[in-house]
Amino acid sequence: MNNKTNINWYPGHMTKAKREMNEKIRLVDMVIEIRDARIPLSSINPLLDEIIGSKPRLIVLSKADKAEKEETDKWIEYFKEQGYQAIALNLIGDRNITNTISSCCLTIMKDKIDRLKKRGLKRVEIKAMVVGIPNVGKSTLINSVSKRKLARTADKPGITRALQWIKVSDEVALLDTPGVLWPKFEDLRTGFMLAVTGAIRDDVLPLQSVIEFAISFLIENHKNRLVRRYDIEVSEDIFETVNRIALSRGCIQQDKTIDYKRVYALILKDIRDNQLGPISWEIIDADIE
Ligand SMILES: Nc1nc2c(ncn2[C@@H]2O[C@H](COP(=O)(O)OP(=O)(O)OP(=O)(O)O)[C@@H](O)[C@H]2O)c(=O)[nH]1
Ligand SMILES: [Mg+2]
Repeated sequence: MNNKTNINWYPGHMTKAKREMNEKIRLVDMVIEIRDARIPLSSINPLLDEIIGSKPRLIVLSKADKAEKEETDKWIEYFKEQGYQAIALNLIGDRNITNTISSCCLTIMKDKIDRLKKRGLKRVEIKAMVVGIPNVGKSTLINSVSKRKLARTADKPGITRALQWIKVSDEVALLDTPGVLWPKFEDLRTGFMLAVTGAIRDDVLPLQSVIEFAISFLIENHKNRLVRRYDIEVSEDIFETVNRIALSRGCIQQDKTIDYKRVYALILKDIRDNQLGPISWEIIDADIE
């Protein structure tokens, strides 16, 4: 595979998602865009700007517990410099997510709220919609804000239901169905980022290439973590390092050759489960020219 491949891995979904989003976006005042704190650029859908137009947006970097805090702080600063409101959250661990989301939305919509109040409106309710690529934490945010598990009946075809609004506070409400944006990537590096963090299915890219990308990044940036986790001496050579991990973990087949399928799965699971510690796969100083 060359480095500039247009990986059209699910174009049908993309078209459908865009149509659905265009319909829903009309119902809201603003958008809460969730991105993955580990890959704040690769988890963007480039169509979003087109879909949301000039509506205000709050950027939430999710899974902050799985990224390195100092890197996440730099990304937040970067997005603020670009004129966005941005916060980082651990959507399953942080307290008071409801208040945090509510107050951020009110800050973003302050001018509009003031304007409407001046015109005599006593009660202004801001409506927001949660959007983001698959697996980024949309449902988790909605559930945690609503403090209950919402039925997922919307996923089944043929069931029409009324649009539901979840009250975040007296002044803010969320649309209870999130907008799914399919990640689009034209370069393999973005694809690898999406694969290591679990945003795309494992069969989209060759697993061996995903592991080579991951191990090469880890050798360069987190050598000690590999040493500690796998009890190996880390070689600068990617294949040698993978072989050493396989030997250390007993990923050997009956004929004494290395069981690559098993060792690849093991490495990927460790990365995604935070067993190698929090990892920021996109580092601002390296990924922004
Ligand atoms: N550690 C950690 N896990 C999270 C966080 N947010 C979400 N998750 C986990 O990530 C997985 C995906 O979360 P969902 O809320 O289902 O993601 P989604 O965006 O609704 O995904 P789709 O419905 O597939 O589009 C779940 O296992 C969550 O528990 C977070 O901030 N930290
Ligand atoms: Mg969901």
